[in-house]
Amino acid sequence: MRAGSARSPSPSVPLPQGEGRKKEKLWVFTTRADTIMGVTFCAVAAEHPLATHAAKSNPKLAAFVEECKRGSVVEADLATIEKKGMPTGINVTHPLTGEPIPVWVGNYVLMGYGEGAVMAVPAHDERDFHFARQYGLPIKQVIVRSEEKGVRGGTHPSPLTPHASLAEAVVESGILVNSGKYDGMASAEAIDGIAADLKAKGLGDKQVVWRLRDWGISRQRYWGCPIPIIHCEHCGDVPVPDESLPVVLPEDCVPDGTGNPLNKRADFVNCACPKCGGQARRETDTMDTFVDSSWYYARYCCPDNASAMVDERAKHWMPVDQYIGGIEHAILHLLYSRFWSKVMRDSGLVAYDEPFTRLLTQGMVLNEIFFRKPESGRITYYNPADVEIKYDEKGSRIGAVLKRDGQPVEAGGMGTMSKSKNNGVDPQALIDRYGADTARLFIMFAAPPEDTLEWSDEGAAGANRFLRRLWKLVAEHINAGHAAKTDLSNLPPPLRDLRRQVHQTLAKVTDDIGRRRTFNTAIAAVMELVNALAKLDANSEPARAVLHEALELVALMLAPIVPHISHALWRALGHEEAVIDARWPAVDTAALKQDSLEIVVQVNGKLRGRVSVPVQAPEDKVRELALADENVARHVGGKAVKKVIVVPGKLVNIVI
Ligand code: ANZ
Ligand code: ZN
Repeated sequence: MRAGSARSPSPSVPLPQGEGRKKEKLWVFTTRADTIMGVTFCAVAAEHPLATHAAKSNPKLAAFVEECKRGSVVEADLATIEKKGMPTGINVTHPLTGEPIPVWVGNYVLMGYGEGAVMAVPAHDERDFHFARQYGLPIKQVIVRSEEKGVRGGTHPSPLTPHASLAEAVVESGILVNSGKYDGMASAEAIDGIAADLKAKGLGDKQVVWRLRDWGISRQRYWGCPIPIIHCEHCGDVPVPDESLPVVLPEDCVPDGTGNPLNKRADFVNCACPKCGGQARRETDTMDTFVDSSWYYARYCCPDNASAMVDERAKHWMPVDQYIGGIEHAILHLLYSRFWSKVMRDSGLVAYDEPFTRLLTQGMVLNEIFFRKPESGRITYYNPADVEIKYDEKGSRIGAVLKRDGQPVEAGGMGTMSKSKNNGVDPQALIDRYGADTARLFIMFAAPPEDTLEWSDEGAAGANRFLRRLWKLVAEHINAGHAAKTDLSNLPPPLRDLRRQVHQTLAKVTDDIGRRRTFNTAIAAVMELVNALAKLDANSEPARAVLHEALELVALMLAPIVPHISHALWRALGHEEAVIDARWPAVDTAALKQDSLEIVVQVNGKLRGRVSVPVQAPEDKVRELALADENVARHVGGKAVKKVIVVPGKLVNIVI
């Protein structure tokens, strides 16, 4: 799709003698109207009426046109084929300069795109450049890269850049040169200006051209959604009637590696024509997997509907709130599913414009690569699970050996897990050893989800240690008996601080999981909190009450990440319901309120103490508290204070 493209005509095609002197226009489509002063010829497709017209009186051209028509019309091929052409003998008039411009037939011009004709600017378009080189056509530079112009301090290169001097086309946008009144303009500005000038003359206008291409969705493959068509010699292609849907593939097909195995299944292929009842053949092509993956999520909303793709329920649930996928999804699947959504929307099947509200592209998992490279022959890769790392007495790594034979292997560093490098890890081994919660915690803690994740056995062990510590903390708390009801809004200062940390953590985790999707930072915050809780001397009733509330919140905060342990802890803490049914906890905003702040006190710029001051304390109160600090007072030593600088909420500097 391209928006804001301009089409500009080269008007007045003088027709050859004898056919009258009627002036016609040759329309071209260009995305680079800024290069219009660099046009040195025009090229039309072999199927273009002008080519047909010229070929009538020119047998050589007629033969060339025929040859071109036999060639490929696939765009990708046109970019690489040898550029061939032939002059038509017809000139058109440049719409701005009035100069005559020769028209060629070019095999690289597609009839099906734009106008089937191009204004050729060899200095700035690769295809035109090669064509001009091939046939010795002039190359006129009209754009310079903006930095080039800067270096020359506003002067332009020599007017008509000689033919051979450009080594390749300058395809970037830039600053106009050799372009008369447009000189010095940037490409974007020039495109607007030139389009406006052409429009005023009735010789062009801006236009949006949709670059949609056909999508061949059929595949010669067994495994895919069958295309429900029956081919009948008499009736043609007949859709399978509704009551015979769905077409079910045979499940005992054994692909032998030679083409679509469905072709070899007479029981599948041979059928009766639904129209005339005669012998017919069932279509054996199946649909590309991209067809199904373009709308499966809408089907999830109504999987039991036997008569329609989707129903009202899709309106309720769609679009997908959070889509998650790997980078391999990033182009094709996302493009196709958006396109498909719009087709379904236009057909009235769904109400959404875009299928996904948010996208998270998760990073790749990396692991070490180990290999042996023989003198000759192929490298062999060894799975990290089969390799033992060797360390010296100090614990520094010195090498690696294959467990099977004790012989060294080479380490190739970290790389994306892949079959070819044999460095994949089956998480099952981790799950067998530590349980699924540890595996989940390790994976989510190791990196933010968009980043690459380095697999590490130590990381998994660390995650397991944390879960054990938490388990022990809860067990000890429960074994000490039930906590008495305590008024949590009126706690002594150290407990109030701890409870503030609990609710600050909850606020952070809520945001990290709910909005930022940074599970790793959420986990880090909970780990920090658990460390603080482990240090708490929980002998008083208020302390036990704070700890109880904190442990409940930890269970709830970790539930999305380590659901099994969280569930067990939640129940142990006295809840009947499953943790998955519990509501996400609310932050107690009163607990977040800080009533005192720690302020740094300096004497002559050197740190001499820290004092706790009430949050609302006025400046003279802060100054008084700072001067009253024992250590500060010693450094002031009774000398006269020249100045006291107070930075509210942060620091007091006493100058003596
Ligand atoms: C002059 C020009 C100068 C162009 C320049 C490009 C660079 P996209 O961007 O892919 O849409 N074109 C137009 N119609 C064509 C056709 N039927 N067959 C082959 N090529 C055609 O391509 C737009 C450009 O493709 C147009 O802009 C035109 O070449 C060429 F420095 O015009 B341009
Ligand atoms: Zn039939």
